[in-house]
Amino acid sequence: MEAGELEAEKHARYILSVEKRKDDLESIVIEHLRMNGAYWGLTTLDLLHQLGALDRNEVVSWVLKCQHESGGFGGNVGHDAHILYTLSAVQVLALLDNLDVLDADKVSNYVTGLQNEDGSFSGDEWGEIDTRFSYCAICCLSLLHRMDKINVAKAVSYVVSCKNLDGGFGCVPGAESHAGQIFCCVGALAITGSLHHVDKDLLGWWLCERQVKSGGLNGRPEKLPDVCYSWWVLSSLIMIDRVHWIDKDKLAKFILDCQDKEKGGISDRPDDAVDIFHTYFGVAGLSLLEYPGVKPVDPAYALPVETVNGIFLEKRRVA
Ligand code: GRG
Ligand code: ZN
Repeated sequence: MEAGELEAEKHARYILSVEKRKDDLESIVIEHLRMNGAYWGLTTLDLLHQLGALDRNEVVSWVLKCQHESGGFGGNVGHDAHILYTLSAVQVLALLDNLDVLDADKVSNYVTGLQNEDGSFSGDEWGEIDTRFSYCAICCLSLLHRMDKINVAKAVSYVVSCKNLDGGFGCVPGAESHAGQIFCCVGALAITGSLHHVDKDLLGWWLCERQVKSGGLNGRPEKLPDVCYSWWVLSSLIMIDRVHWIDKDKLAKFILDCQDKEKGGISDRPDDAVDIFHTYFGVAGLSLLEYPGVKPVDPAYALPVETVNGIFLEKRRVA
């Protein structure tokens, strides 16, 4: 693997420029999910050693303005609370080493209130159920040291009930396996110490079959490769200890081929337009591949390893 091919500084400049632009198409499209964008953008900057370029206090006070009376967070100031944005808010504050500004009980009460009788989680008060929300709840409560507030056994058994005969997982019981949902389910099981429910060889086989000729990964059989699966698939393979089953060099080359080498940013596949999400997935994918110059990322928490260590080692010191 050739070092120095990643245009780290250009990608950092691209992310900062998206943060500042308010009126172009990409900013308008991501307005309603700005909290997710902030998580993706800031995590990428940190993995590239470029977080210093940002005004941390400004970000922290904006995040707090997005919190509701319920304890949950919206995608932007004045938007409705949702578990997706609540996890992103907690992740952003974790990244900025500012989790202390939160009332952890208040946030975790919101999350706990979304658990249903069968152990599943709704995304918000309207009730849609998806294993994405199980992951968000479990990751969020773990980062806040409040896992004891939910019924973990039921949460795990719901995730396990979404396991399919091919070894993968879907969004609800009986739904088709999809790499994105597999990340959520394997991540939820990893965080709760329940990976023994996964058939690692069977799932590892399904996941490594996602690599296509170009070296890229797809999310389901017969689909096109896409840089985002460098995150969803690779993180899952690492959590089940089967990452050596894919060709890592070919995947790194596929990701590097998706860079806009002039303006910065990474796209879903070569020659497409870049966006902030695929820039995160590309950089985080390279991090999982141990690409030189990129900080290691934790495959379950989707945060830099040093951030995760800070949270859990600190807690152990206090306890
Ligand atoms: C903290 C990383 C992190 C995530 C939070 C929101 C979430 C939890 C997880 C989302 C998981 C998921 C379902 C990802 C898949 C997204 C995606 C690319 C969907 C597209 O699916 P299709 O079927 O596209 O439209 P394909 O690639 O199959 O053609
Ligand atoms: Zn994608």
